[in-house]
Amino acid sequence: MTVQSKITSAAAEAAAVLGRLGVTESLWTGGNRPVRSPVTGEVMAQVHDASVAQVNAAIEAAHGAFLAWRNVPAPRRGELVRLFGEELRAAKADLGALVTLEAGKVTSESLGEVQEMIDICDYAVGLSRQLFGLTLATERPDHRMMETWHPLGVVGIISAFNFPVAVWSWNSALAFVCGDACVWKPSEKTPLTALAVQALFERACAKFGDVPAGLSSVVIGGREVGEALVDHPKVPLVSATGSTAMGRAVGPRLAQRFARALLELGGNNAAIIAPSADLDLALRGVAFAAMGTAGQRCTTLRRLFVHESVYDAFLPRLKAAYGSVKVGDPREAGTLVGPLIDAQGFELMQKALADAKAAGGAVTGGERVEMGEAFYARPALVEMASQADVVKRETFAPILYVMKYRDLADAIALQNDVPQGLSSSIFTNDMREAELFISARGSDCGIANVNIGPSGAEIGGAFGGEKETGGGREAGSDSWKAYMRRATNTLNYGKTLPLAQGVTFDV
Ligand code: UN1
Repeated sequence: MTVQSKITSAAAEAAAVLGRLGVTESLWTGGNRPVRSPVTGEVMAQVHDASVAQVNAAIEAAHGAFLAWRNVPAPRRGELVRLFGEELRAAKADLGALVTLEAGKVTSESLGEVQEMIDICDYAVGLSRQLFGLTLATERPDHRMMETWHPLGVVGIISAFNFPVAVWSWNSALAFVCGDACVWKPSEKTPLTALAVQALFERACAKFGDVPAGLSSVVIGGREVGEALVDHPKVPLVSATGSTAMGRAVGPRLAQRFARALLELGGNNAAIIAPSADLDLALRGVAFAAMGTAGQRCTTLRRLFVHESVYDAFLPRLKAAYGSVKVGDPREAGTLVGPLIDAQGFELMQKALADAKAAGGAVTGGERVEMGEAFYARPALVEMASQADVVKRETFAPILYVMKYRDLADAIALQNDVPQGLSSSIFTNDMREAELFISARGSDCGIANVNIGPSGAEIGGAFGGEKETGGGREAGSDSWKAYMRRATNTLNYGKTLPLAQGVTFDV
């Protein structure tokens, strides 16, 4: 197949998929903003940016929807999310194909992303019957003290191109069962998948029956649209996924008006290969975590610390895997590494590789693979003598920096010696090493794994990280609490009014 015929097929495929998913054609044609497929570099659609007035109107509508939705019993709210999960199941192949066309993920990963949405819907349905508070011991006789969790309001969701649909669902599936409404600003690079998800959500709403209008909406645009969402007084929570630079802009603005921020920012994730590691397993774990999604996950493995005793056994095998991995059209069977999102992504990769070379790194791979106007690159392995500055910054591309270590304490110190704190892992069969790594003086990340890589978390756990990663937690465990407000209630069923702390006040 020539590059030219592939280029034609991407737009045609997108149009067909959007049609099947029920996205109104006027939403993706005739607009000001071109949407390029990273697969071919071709423009697939022209979407319409929302004006600030339209963002404000969407927020007002969402607030109105919230006022009604909060009165719907939580398990009934869960029914809407259950229906939405059914729509996702039915549309999995099409939505996955659109994720591939718009974000460039290989088919298996795109389907995995939709599966992650289905999983969080299932989780949220169960959660809709478990939004529980505590009953607490009170020091006063004939009193009862308890906490109640109430719906919070409108949740603003800002998502990134690399998980164009799953990240929204981690937030929205929980927010909807918690009684909130959502306004979603997808990445400017991936608005089509957002429009498709909104169309599927509307199908679920039609089946549900009486969903208040405006419960979920999509606002497309750049910085201005994001700022309108972040600054609006009727948005008590903004969940934002993206770069640390974006988080630095969003966080203080939210703090200024005492709104909540749930930030999922950069990661610079490491793995340690210890002397006792199962090297076959480590090789597979490292390969997926470092090269999967073309290195464009926030959980991508970017730094590898290999013990000196296994370095010479491990590195040649890793290099062979880097040399043989199939880079190319993500729609083709057998491709493991698809394109970078755009020219800028490729340039940042090349800049990092040049910086690494200047710092003494030995680079294998990293070259551009010519595919018309799209940006494909061979994943790069960089052997570094030390953790230079370039290694400490997150470059959103398939670059793995490899360093040798002697003492585990040093490796842990190096793994923690970066500004980011998302995910981490150790490959070891030594129980003491494994436990040390996940202990208080081990990894300082929000995610610390043993004998699996740092990426590919499932939704049951809380997802997020420390330091410049932003501190937010999404998805499982008790992450739902971020989407609700807690009230502490003290009830007096006696006939006297004993005051706390023994205070007397007799009038
Ligand atoms: C992201 O890259 O923004 O753990 C999220 C993972 C996925 C989520 C990544 N479940 O790699």
